[in-house]
Order: sequence, then structure tokens, then C-alpha cells
Amino acid sequence: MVKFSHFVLLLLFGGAMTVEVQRPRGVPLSKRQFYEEDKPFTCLDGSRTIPFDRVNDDYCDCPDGSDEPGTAACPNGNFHCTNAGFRPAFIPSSRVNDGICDCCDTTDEYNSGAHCQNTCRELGRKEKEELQKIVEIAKEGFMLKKQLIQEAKQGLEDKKAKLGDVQDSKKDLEAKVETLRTVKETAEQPEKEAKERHLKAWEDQKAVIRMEKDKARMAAVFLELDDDADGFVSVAELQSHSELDPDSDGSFTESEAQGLLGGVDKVDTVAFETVWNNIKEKYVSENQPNADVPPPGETPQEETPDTVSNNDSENYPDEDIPEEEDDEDEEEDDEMDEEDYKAPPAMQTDEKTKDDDDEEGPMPPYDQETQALIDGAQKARDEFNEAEKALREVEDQIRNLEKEISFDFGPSSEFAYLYSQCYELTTGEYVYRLCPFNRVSQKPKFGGSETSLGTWGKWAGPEDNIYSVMKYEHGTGCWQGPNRSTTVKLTCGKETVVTSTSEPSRCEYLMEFISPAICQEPASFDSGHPDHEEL
Ligand code: MAN
Repeated sequence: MVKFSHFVLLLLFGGAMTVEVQRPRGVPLSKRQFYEEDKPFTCLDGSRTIPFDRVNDDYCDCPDGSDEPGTAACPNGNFHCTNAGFRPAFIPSSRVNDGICDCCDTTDEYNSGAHCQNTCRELGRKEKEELQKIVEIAKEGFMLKKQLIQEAKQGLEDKKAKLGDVQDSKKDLEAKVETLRTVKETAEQPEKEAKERHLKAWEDQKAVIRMEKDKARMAAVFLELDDDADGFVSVAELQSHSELDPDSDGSFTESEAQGLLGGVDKVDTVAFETVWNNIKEKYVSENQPNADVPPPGETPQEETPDTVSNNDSENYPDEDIPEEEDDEDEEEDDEMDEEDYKAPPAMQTDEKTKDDDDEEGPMPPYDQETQALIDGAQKARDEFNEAEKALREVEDQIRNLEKEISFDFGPSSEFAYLYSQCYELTTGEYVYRLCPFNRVSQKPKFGGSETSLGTWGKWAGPEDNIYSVMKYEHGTGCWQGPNRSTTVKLTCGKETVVTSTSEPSRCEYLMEFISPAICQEPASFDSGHPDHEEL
């Protein structure tokens, strides 16, 4: 039975001094005080007390296995290997003397005949090297971080100064917009009045044209009705137009015709004016049974020159029967001198009615004076719109700057440099893109549209290291699932790079992101080394 056959070798800090501490095999230093050679042993769970010589006697007495730390007697015991030169470890005590080397210091195989090599020093050396590399990276990363902090500080000052400038220019622009608004409104009033005048003149002119056309039509109809060309329209002549039958009962009687003629048997051209008003809606031209009498110039007048008697010409002087040329003359007379008009501006079409094109043609162009007012008002409008646009841009700039200035870029703004940047990682299938503080996306490598994996949500690390994790939320909805979201884990490194992406659960993504901004000042290398075991 081997009880104190094992001496634990302790390496104190610096490895300059070694201390041998006796304790039962398999007991860690931290529990040494519970195993006192001269006293009975109380199981660590307090369940019973046994004489000390039953510790490590290869028979399990304690339910928690604490009386057999150095043998495989208890199924639930733990064997402690000191592993001097590397890191201490616990192995299940069932592995003690099982022929397999578990502890790098070989202490678990003290009685099995297994030929174990002590590899602790080698392992310790490798670990130390790796640790040194990590510390080197952390050191360099931390230097970079300090630089980033400096730059962020400067950047913040610059942005605040810029914000001040932009706020000033906003004030100037606001004043400018107001001035230009007044200029515009001042220019628009006379413009409006001039346009209204022009429109009114055009409406009046159209009314005259319509009236003239009506008169011409009346004259033409008179001639058409006056079959015997005696200068009168008689009851019989009117009766020949059955469509004029007032009650449309199929018989246009003499007295009905007389009624339309105003109670007389016949009317001359003057009296016909009253009759015309009664019949013009119903009258169907004899030459064009399915249509009204067309306007003069296209009327049957020319086709039936005989009907245009001297008599008629006397009754209807030229002025009253305007022909094409007359029309033009009239236009010129009606203060619509060709000279005065420019080509109609585009806006003129807005004011046209369909009638304009159908009957009287398009509205004439504006006169020079009106056009000048329109041009002036348009210039004022353009200038006002331009100033307003500039103001909107400046307001946008202010919003963006304020947003950036108030963003939480870490305790010392060390993450500020990531703003407005994007980092990509291409995997077998997708190109992943991380734009910190903005969004994460996924785009199929071989074509297809981009999918949002979330927009900036919050810092989401554990309470003591909140800036170690970023959360992006509310991405594109997952079919029959949640909206996509991404967790970005930051680790210290010299570069800023996305090193991996994964999708641990459907539509929930994980990104590993390296940045110097997360580096901490490395703790002293030796004090953190696992070679050291507390006494
Ligand atoms: C796409 C990708 C995947 C995701 C599925 C869910 O294929 O966004 O990452 O798992 O949609 O349907």
C-alpha cells in the first residue's frame, strides 16, 4: 500500500525555487489540509470519518470517493495530477493505473507497468510559445487600438466642428429660402394675373369666334331653307325639315311651323335670328343629313354658289360671314398681334381645354410682357427650389453627423473607425458582407439577390465585456421562421477582418470578426502562465 510515496514538485514564480510538499497521491494542493496524516479522515462530503490509514488503501469508504483520490477504487473519485511544467489536471480516478497515460507527468500510471513519458515540459513550452504569440498580437493590437482611439478623438472633434459649420450654413440657407420664397411669391402674383388676363382674352376671343361661326351657320341655314330664294323662309319651307317638329309626333303641321316662325307665315333674315335660336339644336343640314351644317368655308355654299344671291350678300355683309382670312384679320385686330407672341410655353397646354383644340385651336402664345413675367417667375421658382434642395441636403448632413457623433463606438470610441466600412467573406455558396453599425448581408456567389441578415441592433456581449459582441436584427424574414439576425463576435487581432461565418440555427448567423479595437492591454505574461500553482 503506497500512501505518501508521491512528492509534489512545485515551481514557484520564476522557477528559481522548488518546494516539495508531501500529500496523499491524487490530492490537489488546495485540498491538502483535509488529509492530515495523524488524524482520522472525514470524507469531504462529511458523510463519515475513517482512520487515516484507510485513505488510498484501494478500498472505497466515502460515497464521494474522497478517501481514494490516488486509486481507482471509487467509481466517482478524481485523481489530481500536478503536471509540473504544464497545467494541473483532474482525471476520473477510474483511469488510474489503467495502462493509459493520461497525466503528462505520468503520475496516474504509477503501478500499471505502462511506460509513460513525462511530456509536461514540452507541452508547457509549446503552450508558452503559443501564449507568447497571442500576447504579441494583443500587444500590437493594443498599440493599434490606442492609435484608433486617438484617431476617433480627432475624428469626433472634426465632426463636431463640421456639424457647427453645417448648422451655420443651414441658418444661412433657411434665410435664403425665405428670401427666395418672397421673391418667388412676389413674381408669381403678377404672373398669375397676366396669365389670367391672357386666358380671359382668349376666352373672350373664343366667344366671339363662336358667335361668328353661329352667325355664319345661321346665314347658311337661311339659304338652305329658302328654297325659292325669295329672301324669306316660309312655313312650307320650314315644314320640309321634319326634324324640327316641336313635339316630334311624326307630323310637322303648318301651325307648328308657324309657331316656330313666331306666329307669322314667313321671316326675312333679320326675323330669322329669333327663329334660328329655336331651331338650331335640331336642325339637320340638307347636304349633310347626319351632321350639322359645317362651318363656313366648308359649307355647301361653295357647292351651291347659286344660292348665294346678291340679296343675301347684302343682308349678310362680309364682316358677318367671316371666312378663313377674315378670321385671321380679326385675330390680328383683337390685340393678338403675331409679333407679340412667342411660342407657347409648355405650361400653356395645362390650361387648354379639349374645346380649344376642337373648335378654336390652341390658345395663342403669351404676349411678350406676360412671357417675361412667366420667365421671371420661373427663374424665381427655380432659384427657390434650388435653395430648398440645398437646405434639405444640409439637413441630411446634420442628421448624419448627429447620428455618427452620438453613436456608441465603445468606451473610448475605439470602434468608430468601423463606421461606413464594409468587410466581406466569401464562402462556398455566399458572399457575406458586414457593414458595422449598419447591416449584414448574404449574397449568393453565383448570382441572385442579396438577403439582409439584419441591421444594426446593439452591443450584446456579457455584462463585463459588452463590446465583444454585436447584434444585427430584423433581417429578411425566414420562410416559416424568424427574421434573419446575426451575432458578430469580436476578437483581438492586428487586422480588421471577418474570419468565419456560420448559421448555428436556421436564419440565425454567427460571424467571427477580428479587430484591434477589442484588444486589451496584455497582462504580464508570466503571472498568467499556468505553470504556476498556488500554494
Ligand atoms: C437561404 C439562406 C440560408 C437560409 C435559408 C432559409 O437559402 O439565407 O442561409 O438558411 O435561406 O430558408
